[in-house]
Amino acid sequence: MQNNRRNFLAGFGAIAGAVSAASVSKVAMAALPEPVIQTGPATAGPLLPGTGRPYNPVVTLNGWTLPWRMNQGVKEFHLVAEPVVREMSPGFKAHLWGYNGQSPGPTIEVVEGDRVRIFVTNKLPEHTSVHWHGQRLPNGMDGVSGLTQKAIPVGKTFVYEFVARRPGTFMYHPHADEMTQMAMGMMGFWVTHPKAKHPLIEEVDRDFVFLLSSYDIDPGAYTPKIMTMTDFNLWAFNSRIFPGIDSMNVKLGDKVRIRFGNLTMTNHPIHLHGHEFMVTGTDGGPTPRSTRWMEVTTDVAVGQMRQVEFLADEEGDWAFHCHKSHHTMNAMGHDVPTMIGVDHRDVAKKIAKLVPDYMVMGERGMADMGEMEMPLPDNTAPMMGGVGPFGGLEMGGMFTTVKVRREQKRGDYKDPGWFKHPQGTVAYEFTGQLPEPARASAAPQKTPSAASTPAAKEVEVRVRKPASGHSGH
Ligand SMILES: [Cu+2]
Repeated sequence: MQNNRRNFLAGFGAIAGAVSAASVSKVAMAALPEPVIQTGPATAGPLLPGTGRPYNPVVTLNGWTLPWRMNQGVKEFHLVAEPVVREMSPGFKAHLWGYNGQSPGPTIEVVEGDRVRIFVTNKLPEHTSVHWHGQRLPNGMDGVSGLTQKAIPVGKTFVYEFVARRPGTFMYHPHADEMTQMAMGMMGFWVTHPKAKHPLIEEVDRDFVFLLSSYDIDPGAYTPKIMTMTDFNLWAFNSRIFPGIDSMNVKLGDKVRIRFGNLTMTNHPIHLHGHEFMVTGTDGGPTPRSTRWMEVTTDVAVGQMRQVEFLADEEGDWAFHCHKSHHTMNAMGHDVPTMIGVDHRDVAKKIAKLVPDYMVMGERGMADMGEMEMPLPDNTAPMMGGVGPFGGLEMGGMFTTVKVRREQKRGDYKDPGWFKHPQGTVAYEFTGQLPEPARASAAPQKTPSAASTPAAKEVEVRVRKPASGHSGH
């Protein structure tokens, strides 16, 4: 976390520096805007609008907002599609494709009614295009290569121009060789802020955005396998995996909005602890009030976006994660047999003679994996990484926290560290005497039971109790 804090500040400075660099170049003013490149995965602070209509900027989780220049009333952006190195978590780098130095690309923020011009330079090894998911625009600006435009050839720059007609939560991604380019990480977030007070859009104190993406990178490898359809092994918020995902830090009493879009190949039930939220918008726009109700989990299907809102009125470090338990794990094989309750001590001894690093996995569940000091290949993340104030979190992948603090300053996004629980508010050990539980199945059965049939006997397994950790009963 200390590391994240340093990255956060470094990222903020980088953005500020980049903005001024872009605004002084006369050469760039004459032609197209100088591309602004971000090299780190830090969460950048909100980019306050220097020109154009005012708005309350968003904060991109482990990402940043693309600066623009105003050219005779048109907001001009420059996206560069290119191979990037994305640090997915500390010590684990992936070779992805993205925009302007990172995957996902920078968030684009504009205001309803803005005329927007986006230069897209293709530095990929193959052609591409950009589709502006959810936008109302002229058909020829929709970015579907072959259908509405020629694909952008390698080395060329194309221009997209349209008016951001409706406020809301959108994204962008290629519509050329999508399978490869999205599996490689090409995507970005887009927010169109309302130009005036909108009856269905609340003003909030904090507005976080990120994209859900998934990758299949073998432990020790750097490049995703693009042919994978469902068996991905890395589940990411903005191409980061826990413990590489920054926390969302808010002040007690803040109204908080979190927006997310799903560009993976499966749905994700996104779950917040300790609070209830309301789905206030989709990529189709703000939801009518009559359709809103409180939830603690909302499912995001493939190609969908959701924005949720809640009042952060409970102090603490609240988990925020995908509720599919396999999506809060990092690189692992799926062809591992379930070993719970199986005594394989003898087998393990024999294997250890052949393979010195062999470890017995999962005979008491998989929790040991979080703390296991297993030799890992050079470039991968532990399967269940992440250590909290009480030990291993046994989580990876699509997991982070919302940190609600009384002392957090307005507009301060710094990580406040772990929550200091008031005395007597943490679950504790019962040290009294435990009564023997009464078992319901104690009565003898009269009819022959299924367990005594010959077929059932054949599949009976030998089960032994865990060897340690449950003494004193
Ligand atoms: Cu999921």
